[in-house]
Amino acid sequence: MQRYYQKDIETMPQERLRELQSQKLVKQVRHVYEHVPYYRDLMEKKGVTPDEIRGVDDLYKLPFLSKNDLRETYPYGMLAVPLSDCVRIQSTSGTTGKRVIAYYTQHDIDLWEECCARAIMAAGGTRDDVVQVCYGYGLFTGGPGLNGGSHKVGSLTLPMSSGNTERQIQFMMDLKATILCCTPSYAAYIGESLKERGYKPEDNCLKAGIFGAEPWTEEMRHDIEASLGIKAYDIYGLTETSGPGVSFECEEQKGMHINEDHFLAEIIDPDTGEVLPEGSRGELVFTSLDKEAFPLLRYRTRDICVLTRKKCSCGRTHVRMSKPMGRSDDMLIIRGVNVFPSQIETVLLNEGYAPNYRIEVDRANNSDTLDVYVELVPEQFSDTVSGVTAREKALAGAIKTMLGINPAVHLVAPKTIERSEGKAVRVIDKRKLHD
Ligand code: DLL
Repeated sequence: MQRYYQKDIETMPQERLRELQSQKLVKQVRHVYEHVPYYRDLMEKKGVTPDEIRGVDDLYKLPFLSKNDLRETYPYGMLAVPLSDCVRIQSTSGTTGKRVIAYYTQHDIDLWEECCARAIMAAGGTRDDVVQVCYGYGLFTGGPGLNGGSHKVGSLTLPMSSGNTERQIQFMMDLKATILCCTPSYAAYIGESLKERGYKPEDNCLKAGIFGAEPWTEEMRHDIEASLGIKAYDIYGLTETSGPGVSFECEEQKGMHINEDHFLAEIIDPDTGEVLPEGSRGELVFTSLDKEAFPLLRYRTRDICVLTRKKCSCGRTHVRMSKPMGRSDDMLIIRGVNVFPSQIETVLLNEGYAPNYRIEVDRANNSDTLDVYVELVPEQFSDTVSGVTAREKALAGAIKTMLGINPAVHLVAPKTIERSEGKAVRVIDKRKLHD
């Protein structure tokens, strides 16, 4: 069965691919240098000019970019084309205030959707499939990305967005969905909900799922595959590089092929910035080779992983990345939302609490839970029980407004949260995702 969307590119010999990357890189560096004053300044500070970038081997000379640079330049500072050439924005989940905003020209949308189409076809998708997309639609890239990819493949696309599980199940059954796209935690929840309603795995028409946007284990893959009777494929991406589809699994399921004709990947030591050889564990860095509007060069993802160029039996030649094994910053992904502990801290301080708190993240019934333990300040401690309950509710509301997800807030007596003499351990993540 034909399982490639763009066979020539996906199976291009590695040397040819490298030549292609070099040509695109030279052009892209010039484009960014000429149109993004912020990056031009960074290059000048590093003493490098576009003339010195003659190919992939010169990549290391360029400065890195990080989320901080994007916050600095919010909202338009990284834009490399006139705003009138842009047709869309998307944005990162979870953060209020200065979110990361990604801009797209029509060309950028097309290449992004092509990447998603490659992922869908690698999972066995064809024009005869019914693709149920239950990633969120809107600013989040998950829904729009997979939706566009499914259109490119020519599949019948069900733009469900997330939530309303009852309706998801009804459409899945009535319209005989064959491919499910959502976060792995939502897939597990749908599996459980089907079982509760008396359905067996063979009762649905699903054959595959394309799951990503958050870390998930092999154990979780097996559970989802068993509960839905499907093969579950991983997909990776981030708003800054366009969204889902930067890399995806093929039928081998031994790492995700990075769409290298569009995204040049490096692994660096997160502490020193040194580029590490193939097979080393380190931070993943991407350079967008063709994007017009928001072309980030050497963007530090903070995701820790390993790359391999070993031959893959699927015939694809593009480098594979392991599942992300963690992050080099403190970002948590809770129910698909990116959460920085500092955001919770900001709310606590704004609401009149001291920064003595503990955040516990766990998983119950295949869904993430967020518990925030906060010390009452002494003057609040004399409050009545109903007063404390009201405070908990108010604080939970403020955190929900900041993050978009509901926490369970527990107010505790002053001086009961352990003090630290070194770096405070404020976050306990019990999900054991990388066992
Ligand atoms: O999560 C894009 C996406 C949507 C990917 C749908 C796959 C499917 P952001 O909200 O910007 O974008 O979050 C990006 O999520 O840096 C990783 O830490 C994490 N992440 C994304 N995919 C995976 C995955 C979307 N397959 C951040 N496994 C990234 C583990 C993932 N972590």
